[in-house]
Amino acid sequence: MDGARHPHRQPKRQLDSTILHFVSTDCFYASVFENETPALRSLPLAVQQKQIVVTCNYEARRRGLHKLQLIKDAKKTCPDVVIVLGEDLTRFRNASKELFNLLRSFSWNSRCERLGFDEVFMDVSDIVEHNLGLLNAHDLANSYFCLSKNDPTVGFTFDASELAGHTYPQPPNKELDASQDSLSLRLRLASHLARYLREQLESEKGYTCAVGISTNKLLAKLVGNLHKPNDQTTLLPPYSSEEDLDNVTSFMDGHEVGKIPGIGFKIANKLRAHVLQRPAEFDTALVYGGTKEDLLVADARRHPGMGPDMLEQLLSGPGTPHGIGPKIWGLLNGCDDAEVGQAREVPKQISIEDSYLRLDTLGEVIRELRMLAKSLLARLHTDLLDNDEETPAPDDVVPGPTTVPRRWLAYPKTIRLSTRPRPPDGSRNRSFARISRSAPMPNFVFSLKENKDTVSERLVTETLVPLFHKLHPEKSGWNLSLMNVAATNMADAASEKGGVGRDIGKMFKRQDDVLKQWRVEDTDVMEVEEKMEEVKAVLPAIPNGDKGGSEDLPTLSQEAKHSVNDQWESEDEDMADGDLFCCDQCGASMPSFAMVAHSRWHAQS
Ligand code: DGT
Ligand code: MG
Repeated sequence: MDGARHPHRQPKRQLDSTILHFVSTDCFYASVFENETPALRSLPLAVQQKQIVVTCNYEARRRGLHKLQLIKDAKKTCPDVVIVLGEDLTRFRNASKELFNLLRSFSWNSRCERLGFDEVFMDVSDIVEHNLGLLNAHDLANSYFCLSKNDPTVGFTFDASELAGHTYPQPPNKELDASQDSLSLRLRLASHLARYLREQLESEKGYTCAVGISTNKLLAKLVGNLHKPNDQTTLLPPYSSEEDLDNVTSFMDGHEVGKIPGIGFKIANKLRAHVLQRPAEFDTALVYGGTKEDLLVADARRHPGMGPDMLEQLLSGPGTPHGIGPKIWGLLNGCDDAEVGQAREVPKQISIEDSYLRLDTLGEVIRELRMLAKSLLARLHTDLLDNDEETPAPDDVVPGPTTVPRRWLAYPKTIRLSTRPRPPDGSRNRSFARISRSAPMPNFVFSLKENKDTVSERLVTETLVPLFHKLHPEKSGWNLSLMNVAATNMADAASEKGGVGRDIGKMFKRQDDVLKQWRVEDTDVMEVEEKMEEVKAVLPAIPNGDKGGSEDLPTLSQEAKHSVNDQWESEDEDMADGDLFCCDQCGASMPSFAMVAHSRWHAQS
């Protein structure tokens, strides 16, 4: 290797794991509606949130529609488009859970992680390793893939002499395809597992998706994008070489730096400015805030002096994590040591919010709090109650036609109210500062005997209104653009002392005692959260009319949500600070993908 040209060798690539990434269910929101109403499949279908097409089906895409288009433009392009309202995320959340649960049911190590609503990573190293041991090298064509650790008869037959689906590079190099080294065989096995799981998702749930197969999350996610929709791609070995002739390097080299998960908007811009020696020119006409000044990974990687140290110098600063240089250098080289997270039974927090054009009287606030409380309670019931109604009654319960009471899988110990006040000057500039107050979650919230409406009314009068007065002690003079009610500080019922989650009867007897222990101090601190906002926060706020609060909308799954601080976050978690883009006209900051809609808003107003 030429030391001057390549001052830094490739970082060592970890090749022990086999990762599947179920990239982005195809047209996810639209597919949910199509599954509910199959007649929609053959029609051009668009899903509307606020004034935007958040997604559309492939029939609509064939007719020229695309994601994140204004509704009025979509109607112009395709007058017979069928538009369905997607503001209420409940159906998407439920579908997402069903898909995830199906995939998780195939996992042996529970390393199965959701990203957003429609992406799932699975670390299938153990299943693949087990099946590698079962292969008969002399008769690969008649192989059997075992899906159960305990029952060797559960599985499917397959031809292990061939790889399933597409490959990178394509067309497959026959010699490589026939190779029998461990990595090639593991990836080939994983490709058959991926095909089987895709078939299961389609036959059991009616959803198609694209899958990427490789050795880490970064590569699996990126390679799965190559053949969409309804297909799969495996990144073929070799994965390392002295002269950068391996497939990982050539695959990564062809990407624009901003498209690499983990390289956020700001970092991509710094790289572009450094390598191209001039600031990037933005073209806001491009969706996702694209730039004309594309910088390929290859050019960044080969730039004189480029390496972990120079990246550390270039990128480190206040707010960046330590070791950012080696981290980004790793990503440019296709290295990512992030593990696939363990599947969680329950979300870390549940929050409901809504945005307002004008909210400035106590009467309106109470009306909105009622709707938010109702939605929050419904979500707590859906997400935190065991839905296994069939659970047999414990012995000490009188037998009879009674149904077994549902049980809480987890208890949020804290309730938090956040608001986003408008600047007092009444300007249209949007402030992204939220203020919040927390209090202990009252015990009555967990009562299953009381009527839900009574519980939510109590929550409003006894908890939320007092919290609101603490946040806004003045009787009037405020004007809010957003309110958010969150159940946080989740305590897992099953892991509580005494294993309350295991024994329903005992748990209910103990419920009050258990809950008593969870008195938390009101932190009584005014937190200012500068959270990354999602699209709806930067779109023209629309009066909400008489509807329940909408929940936090997920961000784009592909681009905007990956920055160094915000890697592989799942949608149930707090949105981490992301890379924000600043509007020249009004100074509002927002994720890059929202810029197009935002500038249209300026143009219209
Ligand atoms: P695909 O993967 O290209 O076939 O299409 P989708 O619709 O699955 O798009 P994807 O995977 O980027 O996002 C999954 C869902 O998330 C999508 O159906 C609608 C929603 N979504 C995507 N981008 C945005 C956004 O910018 N704002 C909002 N509110 N929702 C979004
Ligand atoms: Mg998708």
